[in-house]
This record gives sequence, C-alpha cells and structure tokens, in this order.
Amino acid sequence: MKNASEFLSFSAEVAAARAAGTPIVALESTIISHGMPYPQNVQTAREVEAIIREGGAVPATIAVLGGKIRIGLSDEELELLGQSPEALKVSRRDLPYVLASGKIGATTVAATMICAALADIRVFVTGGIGGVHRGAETSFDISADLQELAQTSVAVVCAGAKSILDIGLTLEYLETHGVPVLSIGQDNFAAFYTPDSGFKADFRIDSAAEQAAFLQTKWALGLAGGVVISNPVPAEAAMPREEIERITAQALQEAASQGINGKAVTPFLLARIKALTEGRSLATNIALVKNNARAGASLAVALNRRC
Ligand code: PSU
Ligand code: MN
Repeated sequence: MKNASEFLSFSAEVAAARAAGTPIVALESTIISHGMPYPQNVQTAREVEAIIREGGAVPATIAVLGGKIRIGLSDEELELLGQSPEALKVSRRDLPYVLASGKIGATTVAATMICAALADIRVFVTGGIGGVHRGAETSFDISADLQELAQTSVAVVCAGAKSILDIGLTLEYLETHGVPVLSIGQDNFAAFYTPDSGFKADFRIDSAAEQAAFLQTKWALGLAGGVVISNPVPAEAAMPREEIERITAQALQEAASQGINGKAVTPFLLARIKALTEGRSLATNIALVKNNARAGASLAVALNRRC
C-alpha cells in the first residue's frame, strides 16, 4: 500500500522553505480554474504569490497533476490550470479519482486544506469559503468546505462568504462543528464583495501574533479542526451592497430555473455574478484575495515564530 507522502510532490521553492523552516502559505487552485476568467486568474495567482513572498513567507499553490498532489506550481503549471477546460474541480470526495486517474485537478478549499495538512502547512489563503446555500433546507446543498473545517487543522484566511450563501446558517453550522470564526479589523463576519455580512464573528483578533497564539492554543489542546479568519475586503474595493444583492438574487433565480445542481452550482453563480456586474465584481475579487495574501503571510510568519 502506498501512503499519503508518496502522493506529495514539492516544488523546489517549497522544498527549500521546508528545509530552512521558512513560513509557508497554501493557496487553492479552484479559484484559478473555476473562480475567475482567463487571463486574470493566472495573473492574480502570480501576484498573490508575489505578495506572500514580500510578506516573508513562501507561497504553495496546490493542485493535482500527473497523479501527484503538487505543493507549489511553476508559471507554466499555473497557466495550464488557468486555461485548461479539462481541470476538474476537486473537493474531498474527488481527490482519489483525480489522483488515481492522472487527470488535472484544481483543489477547492476542502481539498486544499487536506493537502496542506498532509504537507504540514497550517495557513491557507483564499477568496471566499463555501457554505450552506440558500434553500439548503430542501436542496441539502452544504459545501464540503464546512465539514473539512470541522476536522482538518488548517487556518483559512478568507473575505468571509458570498451572499449567494445563507451566511447565518453557515455560521450556525460552523458553531455546531466547533469551528472558530475570527475577524480582522471589525466585529462582524465579512460577506466577500462587501465588508459586513450583518452577522457577528466569534472573536475579533486584529494582530497576526494574537491570531497565531489562538491557533497554537487550539491545536495544543488537541482541538483538531480548522479556523476561519475573516478579513473584510478593503472599503475602496468593495461593491455597493444593494447592487450585489440584486445581482445575486438574479443569479440564484437563473441557477434554479436552469436546474443547475451539485458541484456546478458555485461556479455557475460566480460566473453569472461576474457577467451581470460587467466584470466589476472581478476587480473586487482580485483586491480581496490580495488583501488576504497580506494577512496570511503575516500570520504564517507569526505562527512560525511561536513554533
Ligand atoms: N467561493 C468563492 N469563490 C470560489 C469558491 C467559493 O467566492 O472560487 C470555490 C472555492 O474553491 C470553494 C468552492 O472551496 O468554490 C466551494 O464549492 P462548493 O460550494 O461546490 O463546495
Ligand atoms: Mn454544493
């Protein structure tokens, strides 16, 4: 039998960081393949990696290629993920399939957390997490990201969750599963395109050093599982709340009338929101991911100092 480490393959940069004890920040790849259009997706991925390096950490973008979990990608590999229509959206249940078949896989928050934990990386930066979808009481559509947060010990820096989701129910679900939700710079949980979801996060912790202390304490106690760190989009890059609400409602309506279901729901909604805002949502999306990269690099550096 193989063990997990035989599936891991590190880029030279990440391997060197591991050897030297340099802080490492994981990045997901579904945001590249299914979350943003080409070429902005690849451009953003590169810029986010650069921000993490400037912050004193090493970026590790994670994907599945050639039957391996790749921890750290080359420019050509980012390009492949950004352009290939064959890249599969890979969550927990899809990982064995994409690895065993040798196909191209872009990892979601859930799958990236699994791979980061296997690679001993504790800090992961993304845009928004999946959650409980509106209407989940009949559709049962609850992202596997939430179950992963319940069990896999990785901190996820994000700009909250999109209002395509039922944010109140998402927070209830996280509470039930013992997942702490920290917030940076404000008391409330962020709503991706807008800074304020209207719901309180559990704890406001602004400094990276104190966030690191929180993580270290949780995991030292044997409380396995993830932590959501909500970092609101900067005000100057946010979208008007009424506009995003109106467009979200329209996108949800279209998804329902076209019978979109399963793993296609989130990419469909993201693409429709982008189209309906004539690309303005994309600028917000890019700005918030970069903002998260700064926070994630600081956190990885602070956590590294404590360990
Ligand atoms: N939310 C976003 N942008 C994204 C995603 C979610 O605002 O790109 C992606 C992430 O990869 C996340 C996944 O893990 O969608 C969740 O998909 P689902 O809802 O099918 O679990
Ligand atoms: Mn779903």
